[in-house]
Amino acid sequence: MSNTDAEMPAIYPPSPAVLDQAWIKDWRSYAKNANLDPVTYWEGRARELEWSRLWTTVLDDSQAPFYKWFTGARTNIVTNAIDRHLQGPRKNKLALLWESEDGQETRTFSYFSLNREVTTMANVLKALGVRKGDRVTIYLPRIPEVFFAMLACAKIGAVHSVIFAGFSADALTSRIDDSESKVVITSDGSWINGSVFPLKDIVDEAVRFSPTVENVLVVKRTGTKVHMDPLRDHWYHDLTALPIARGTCETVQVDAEDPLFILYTSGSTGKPKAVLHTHGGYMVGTYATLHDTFDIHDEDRFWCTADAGWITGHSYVVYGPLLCGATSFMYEGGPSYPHPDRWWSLIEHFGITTLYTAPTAIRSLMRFGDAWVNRHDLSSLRLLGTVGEPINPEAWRWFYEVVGGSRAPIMDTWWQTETGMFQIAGVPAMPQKPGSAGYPVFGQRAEIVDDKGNPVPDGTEGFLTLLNPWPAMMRTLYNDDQRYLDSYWNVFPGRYATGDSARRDSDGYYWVIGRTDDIIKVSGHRLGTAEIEAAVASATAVAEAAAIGLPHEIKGNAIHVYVVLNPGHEGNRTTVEEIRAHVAAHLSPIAKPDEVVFVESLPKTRSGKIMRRVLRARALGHDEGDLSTLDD
Ligand code: 6R9
Repeated sequence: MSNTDAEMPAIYPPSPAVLDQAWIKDWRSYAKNANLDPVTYWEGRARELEWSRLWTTVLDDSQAPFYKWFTGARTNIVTNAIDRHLQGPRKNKLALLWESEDGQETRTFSYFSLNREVTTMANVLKALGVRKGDRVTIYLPRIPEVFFAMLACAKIGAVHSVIFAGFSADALTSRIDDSESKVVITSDGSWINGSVFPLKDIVDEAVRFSPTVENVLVVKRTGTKVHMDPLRDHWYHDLTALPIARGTCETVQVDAEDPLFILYTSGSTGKPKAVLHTHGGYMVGTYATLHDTFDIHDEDRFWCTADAGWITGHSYVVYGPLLCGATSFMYEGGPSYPHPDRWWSLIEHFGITTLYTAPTAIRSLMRFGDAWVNRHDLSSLRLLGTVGEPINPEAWRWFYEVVGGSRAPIMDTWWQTETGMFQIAGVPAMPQKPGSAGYPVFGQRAEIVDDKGNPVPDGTEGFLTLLNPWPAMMRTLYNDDQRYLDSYWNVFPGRYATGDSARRDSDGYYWVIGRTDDIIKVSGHRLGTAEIEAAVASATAVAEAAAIGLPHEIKGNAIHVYVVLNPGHEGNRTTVEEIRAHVAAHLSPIAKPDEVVFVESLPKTRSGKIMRRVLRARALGHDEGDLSTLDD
């Protein structure tokens, strides 16, 4: 496992077997056509789906950058994710395959039975007073009910806000409050490596003072004893037994531009951003990109390991696979519990054909050695994929050779919560370069620019920008149009600013390097320094804190915090552990700092802004750069 960049071929062309199976073989002419006229291209893709009324305009850019897609059209993402499959042979096809963390339970749902479950949940939500446009917070582990809950909201036109079940009380509270949710759907607990994470207790704390939450729906998962407020809390299985849950439920036809969900994601400053996605465009974009990049065929079993609490889970665990009529596999647990071959045994057992995961997971499994992989027959795998951060050559090669048997191309997909769908990603027929996500997707153009917004020559690092609007783009930040403009469109006028740095090589391949702002990707999870600093600073011992990300072999980035203590507190091991536990309890266990450094003061500008780049440079032993704005 000590191969260096230099020992690897720079480019991996598709094998004859891959080409033979690929839907899109002549990708060059496909890309050329799409890029000549992206709007017509997207219109064609939209026609592959069902609409109860067609659009009058494909792309309305009259109020750009508040773009609208398929205006005048009516549909519902559930019409295409479930209902249309019930009319043909896919009715009895597996839509969802699920296995529990302990391996004792498997649950399977055909499109027919998924429809029944979603209908039941939708009826329950309606009985609880949820109406079109109302927000529902979903805080669930990786269990089938997360599918039911998201799809049930969509079916009745309600707007879901899924919160990753690894977030703790303060994070949950602020997100529930900001969305003004009426209902929270949760479970008694979740299984994490054999122990219980108390989701319901966390919800109790989060909704105690909520002015909007009227009902909490609780799915029984761990059997943990929980407090049930008789006026507010309901066991889901109690309600499904009532007549209110029975009968059919209409999939309401909504406007293409009606909201489907909001998803909170970290920004560089202040509170998390509530990214808003809509039914029509999001549906077309996730359907088309999943279909092309992962070459979805009816016989595939697609496993995206992301949690539904992140955009990858929304687009490519739940919606994309169902829109394609595929079989989506969901596993409750993590990669290496109880053994380092848990994932490999699942691939063998279920005959997974496509595995889409994060570089951090690959690196963590690679560490255990090849033998854990080699004891399983992984010959069912025909395609692999990665997302969330750049993949290093060593991990790429291990994934390709050991996991994929040098047979399965790796689709590196670059995109964001805001983009809803892949933006830079190949198709299997395209030659792959390890570490590069390839070209912009069909119909998209990307450019690397300098800090003034001028394009830079190939080979030069700069800011990655996107030029064309695309159907699954966020429409705005919920209740914050100005922040939408300022964060993405006013940075480089006429361009969508991604916040990433990248370069393009002479073949036109894009190489994403990393964030240029105060967002840290930790084990593929997106966190903001502002949120981490607020959590650290709310510990009693702490007066002030600064958080930065530093390179980490497995996690990609690790969180380091610099802390100024309040008088009377000592910077010792106990304080470090207190701070780490405090962050875990208030923000999330994934945000626990790897290192806490006690300092007398923090480097700041004269206007009082923390200069994180100075802390980073010092920690890495780099030149500290221009210090003229530093306050002494
Ligand atoms: C889908 C997702 C977005 C940020 C993005 C970039 C990083 C995602 C990547 C990648 C290099 C890839 N990122 N995919 N970097 N190669 N294939 O991860 O969304 O959580 O919003 O994060 O993740 O920095 O800007 P999100």
